[in-house]
Amino acid sequence: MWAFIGVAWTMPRFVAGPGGEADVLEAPRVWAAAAACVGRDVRSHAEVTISRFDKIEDGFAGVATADDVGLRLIRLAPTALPHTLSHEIAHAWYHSGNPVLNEGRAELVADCVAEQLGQDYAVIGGEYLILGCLPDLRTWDPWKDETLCARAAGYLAARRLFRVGARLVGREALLDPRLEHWNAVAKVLRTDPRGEDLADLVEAGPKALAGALDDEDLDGVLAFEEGLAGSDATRWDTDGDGWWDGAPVSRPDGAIPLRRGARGVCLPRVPAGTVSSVPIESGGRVGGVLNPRLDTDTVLFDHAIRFPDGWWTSPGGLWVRPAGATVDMVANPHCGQTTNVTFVTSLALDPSPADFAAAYEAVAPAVYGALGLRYGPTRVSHNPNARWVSVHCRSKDCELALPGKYYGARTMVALATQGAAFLAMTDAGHPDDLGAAGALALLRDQFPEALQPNLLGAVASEAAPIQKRVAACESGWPGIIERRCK
Ligand SMILES: [Ca+2]
Ligand SMILES: [Ca+2]
Repeated sequence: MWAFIGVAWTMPRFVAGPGGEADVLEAPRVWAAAAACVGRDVRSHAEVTISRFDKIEDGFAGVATADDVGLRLIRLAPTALPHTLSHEIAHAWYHSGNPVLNEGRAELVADCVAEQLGQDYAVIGGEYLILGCLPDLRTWDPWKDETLCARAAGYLAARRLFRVGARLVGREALLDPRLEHWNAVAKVLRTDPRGEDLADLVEAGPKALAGALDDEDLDGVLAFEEGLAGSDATRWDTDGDGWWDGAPVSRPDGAIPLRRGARGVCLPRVPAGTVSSVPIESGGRVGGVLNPRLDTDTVLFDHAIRFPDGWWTSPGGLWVRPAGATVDMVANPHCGQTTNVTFVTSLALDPSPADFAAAYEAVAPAVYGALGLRYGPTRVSHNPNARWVSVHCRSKDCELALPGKYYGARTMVALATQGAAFLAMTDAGHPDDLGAAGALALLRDQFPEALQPNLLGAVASEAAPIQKRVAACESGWPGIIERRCK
């Protein structure tokens, strides 16, 4: 993003204090990356000592010490991650302004370093903290915070304030060394109408700012930005298409979003002839990690991939797809619907369950095909005790039920299409709410006739009690088909 070709960077000599031997080996490339991010060299002591102490000041992962000459000492906690080294090195540039400027800009530089050096340097986790005890950032001083809660909230808010500010007015504008006081930052923010609102929020006090900088749904989009975008600040995926709010707009063909949770997502298509391993390309953003690289332990059996456990408290989202799209791709045999589908009913239906099964079989191959999945055979049976027409898929927990009363052939086809979409999504490894949401997205995209408003209206009375249960399941499903909460 920045080009400073021909400029010679100078940097201090890094000297290991106790425990700092590995850090001094890393420090030069972190310094070089930070200098490129800031866009200028900076004066420091000729030697900067880096130590890892058993104990540094309570609650800090690292402490940088600078004087009139510049940075001279970095002390890290034994457990400090590379991100902390980046942050403390960034204090070579930012240590003489007020604390929110120092800390927020050190975080901006650390983000930039992580983009250059890779995710090992990114900040991960900790974003679930709430900002309830946020102090007034304009006068904030982490060394004077009376509680660890206030200090943690101050750091988190400083990071988020400068991140969102950088998205509005550009990172360079906020890294300008001439900014030393909050009023100067506010002036920069106020060059953008949205930045003006942000500056107003800071000046309205910590309560208003805490609300604006909240990311309750951990989609990486702050409440302030959700307001600008018109998305729901309490839903990771507002429109229910499976992609989180703030997901990259352009993404490669075949990319599928991972659910946040323990359940894996089955890759719908895999390279032909490979069953035991599939190279995965990934993208998105989690915490400070741009285009995260997945570890192999996130790949489960049957080519199902799950959101890495260690990243659950980091905002954002991930997509994956099989790498090497030039090779022959086939439907993932492990995701395919391989068992019978059974419709069960007790009531005298009009049309009959057999009619429904025929409608289902007519539409299901196309629905499964839209996801690159195989479709299996159907079996119809009657359960004398059931109130519903049920569809069972025994390979996975994809049971669903349909209301036992229909209103003509078109509605029946719509119901059959919806049932097939839900089962197909579930069979593809999209369980629970994402399965329902994905089915809805699939229907909107490719089978819009299944979602005609008049059809929805025709079964509205049937749908009402179902919608209640669906709401209880926190599902995005529109309400015609009941999904049982387990
Ligand atoms: Ca959010
Ligand atoms: Ca979405």
